[in-house]
Amino acid sequence: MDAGQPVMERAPSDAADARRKRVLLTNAYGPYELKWGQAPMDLLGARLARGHKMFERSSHLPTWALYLIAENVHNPCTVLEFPRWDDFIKEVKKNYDVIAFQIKTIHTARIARMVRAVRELSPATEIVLGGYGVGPLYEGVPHDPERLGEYLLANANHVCRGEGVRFMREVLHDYPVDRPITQIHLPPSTVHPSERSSVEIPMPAILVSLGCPSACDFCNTSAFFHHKKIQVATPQVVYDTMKAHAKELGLDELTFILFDEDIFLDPPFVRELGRLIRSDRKTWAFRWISFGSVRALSLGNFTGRELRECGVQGIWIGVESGMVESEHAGYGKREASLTPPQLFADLRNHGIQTIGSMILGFDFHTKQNIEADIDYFLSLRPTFYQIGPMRPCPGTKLYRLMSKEQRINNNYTWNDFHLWEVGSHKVANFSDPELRAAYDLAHEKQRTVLGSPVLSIYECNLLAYQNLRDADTEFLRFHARLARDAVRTLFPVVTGIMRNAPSPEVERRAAHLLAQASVALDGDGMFAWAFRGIAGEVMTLLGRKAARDALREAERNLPETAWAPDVRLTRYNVPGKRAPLIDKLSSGDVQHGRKRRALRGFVQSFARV
Ligand code: B12
Ligand code: SF4
Repeated sequence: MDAGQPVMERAPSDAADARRKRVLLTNAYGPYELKWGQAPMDLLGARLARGHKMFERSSHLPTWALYLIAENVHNPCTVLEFPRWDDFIKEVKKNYDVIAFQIKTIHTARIARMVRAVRELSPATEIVLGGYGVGPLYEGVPHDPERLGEYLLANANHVCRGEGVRFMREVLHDYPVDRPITQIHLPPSTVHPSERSSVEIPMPAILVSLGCPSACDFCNTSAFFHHKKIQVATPQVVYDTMKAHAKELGLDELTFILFDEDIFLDPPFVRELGRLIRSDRKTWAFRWISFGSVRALSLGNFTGRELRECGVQGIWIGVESGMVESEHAGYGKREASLTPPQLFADLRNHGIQTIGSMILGFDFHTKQNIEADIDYFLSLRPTFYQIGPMRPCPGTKLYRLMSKEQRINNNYTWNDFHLWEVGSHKVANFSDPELRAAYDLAHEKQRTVLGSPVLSIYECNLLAYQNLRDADTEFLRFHARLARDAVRTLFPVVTGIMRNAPSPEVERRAAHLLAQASVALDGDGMFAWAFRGIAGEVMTLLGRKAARDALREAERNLPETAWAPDVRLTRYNVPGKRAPLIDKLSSGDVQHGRKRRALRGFVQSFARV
C-alpha cells in the first residue's frame, strides 16, 4: 500500500470525468433495532459508558469507509448513509452505474433486500459488497432459510475482502491504484457529554492500518484480513491529516481516533508521530486514542510518560479476563512482562485514559469464579469499559472449533451477530439467563463501585496534573496545564455526581477526588471558587431533574423503539466544487427504549436525594 503524502485536492471538471461511472455508496437502511435497551450504534451509551444515564456520555460515529472511498476516487460519488428505505429507492431509480454496499453481518437481510431492489429497478447497475460482513457470507450461519449469504455472493459483481480504496479504484479503472490515500473530508464522530446535551465534541478519525497478526481465536478483524496487517498511512500522513482536520474545525485542541488494531506493535510509528506532534507548539494539544495490547506496549518498552509525550490520550486494551494470565494462557497479546494492573496504573498516573474490554462466558468461567473475574476487571479502574458475552463469529478459529464440538446452535442467524446476544451457542457453564445475569451484574458493579466514567476521567486528569506539573520538559508541563484545566471544568460535574451518587462507595470516591482537586486548585481565587460552587449546585439540581424525568418516562412505560439517526447524503466530485456537498435528508430521532426495568436502577440511585 502506498502511504505517501496527502495529495492536493482537485476540482473535477475535465471531459474524462464526464465519462466516469457514477457511484452510490451506502449502508443498510434504518431505523435500527435496540439491543438490550440501547442503540448498538451509540458506542458510549450502549457499551463504554453503559448504565449511567444523566452522567453517561452518548456518541455518534459515521460509516467512515464510505466517505474514505468517495474521497479517494475520481468518479462522481454519492454517499447515502443510514438511509430509510424510501431514500434508498429514490437513489436507485437514478440508475447509478455502480452501487457499493458496506455490509455488517447483523444487516445481511437488509442488504439482501436492497440488492434485490437494485436488480429489479436498475438491472444494469454493478453491485459491490465490502466491509466485515463479507467474511461470514462464505461460511454462512446455521439458520439461513432464504440462503441470503449465497444470494448476495451470486448477485454481487465485485466482493471486497481487503483495503477498500484500492479495490474500488480497480473496479472503476481509476488508475494508478497505488496513489496516496487522503482522509481530510471524513466527517468526525461526535461525543455528547450527556444523553440530553446538545453540546457536541468533534473527534475526527484516521485509518492507520487494517488487520492484526496476533490471531486471537475469537477475533473477527484479525481473521477477516487473514491475520495480516495492511498499512494505510505513515506517521507523516497521519500528522498532516490531523492538521487538516484541526484547520477545518477551527480547533487546536483536538482528540483523534486512530484505527489500527494494535498500533504499539510498530513502536517507530508511535514515536515518530509523537515527535511530529511535539515538533510544532501549535499541535501540542493534539491527542489520540487507539487500540493496543499489553504485549505490544510491553515489548515496545513504552512507559506512561513516553506515551503521553507521543500524544496518547486513550488506549483500548482487550483484557478479556484476569484468569488468562495464569491458568488459561493462550492469547499472545497477553504474554508480556507487564501485567494489566501495572499497565493500567501507569497509564492512569500519566492521565492516559483506558477503555478496558472483558469477555464473559469463557469455558473456564464458572458460576463460582465469574464474579471474582469481574472484580479483577473493576480493580483495573478502566476509564471506560466494554463487557460482553463471548461471541463466536463465522470465519474465526473459535467458531470453527465450536462448530466441531457441536456447540453452535441451529437457531444462529445473521441477526445474532452482535455483542448483546446469548442463546445462539452453548456456553460451557452458564445457561443463557445466567450469562445475561453476569452481564447485568458486571454493569451494576461498574455503576455502584466505580460510578460514572466522568469520575475516572477526573481522576486521570488530577493524577496527570499532580505528576507532570514539575516535569523536566516544557511539553509535559503544558500537558499538566491541560489536565489542570479539565480538573477545573469538571469540578461542578463531579460535585453533581457526588450529590446524586448511586452508592455510598461512589459518593466517597467523588468526595475524595474533590478533596484532592481542592488542594490542586489551591491557588484559584475567590471568584473561581464561587463560580464552581454555583455551578455545582446547578449540576446537582440537573441530576435531580433527570431523575424525575426518568421516573415520569418509566411511568408512561414507553415501548422499546428503534434508533433512527440522521440520513446523510454527500456528493463528491461535483463539477466545479472542490469539497464534498452535504445534505441532511431527515432529522435524527433517537428514541431510546424506556422500560421500567431498564430505568429502575437509575431511579433508585436518585431516590435518596
Ligand atoms: C467504528 C466501529 C463501529 C461504530 C461505527 C459504525 C458505523 N457507523 O458504521 C459503532 C460504534 C457505531 C459500531 C457499531 C457496531 N458495530 Co462496529 N466497529 C467499528 C470498528 C471499531 C471500526 C470500523 C471503522 O469505521 N473503521 C475505519 C474504516 C475506515 O475502516 P473499515 O470500516 O475497516 O473500512 C475499510 C475496509 O474494511 C473496507 N471496507 C469497509 N466497508 C466497505 C464497503 C465497501 C463497498 C468496500 C468496497 C470496502 C469496504 O475498505 C475500508 C478502507 O480500506 C470495527 C472494528 C475494527 N477495528 O475495524 C467494528 C466492527 C465493524 N463492528 C462490528 C459490530 C458487530 C458492530 C455492532 C453490531 C455492535 C457490536 N460490536 O456488537 C454495531 C452495529 C451497528 C450498526 N447498526 O451498524 C463488527 C462487524 C463484524 C461483522 N462481521 O459484521 C466489527 C468488525 C467489530 C468486531 N470486532 O467484530 N461499530
Ligand atoms: S490482539 Fe486484538 S486485534 Fe489482534 S488478534 Fe487479538 S483481539 Fe484481535
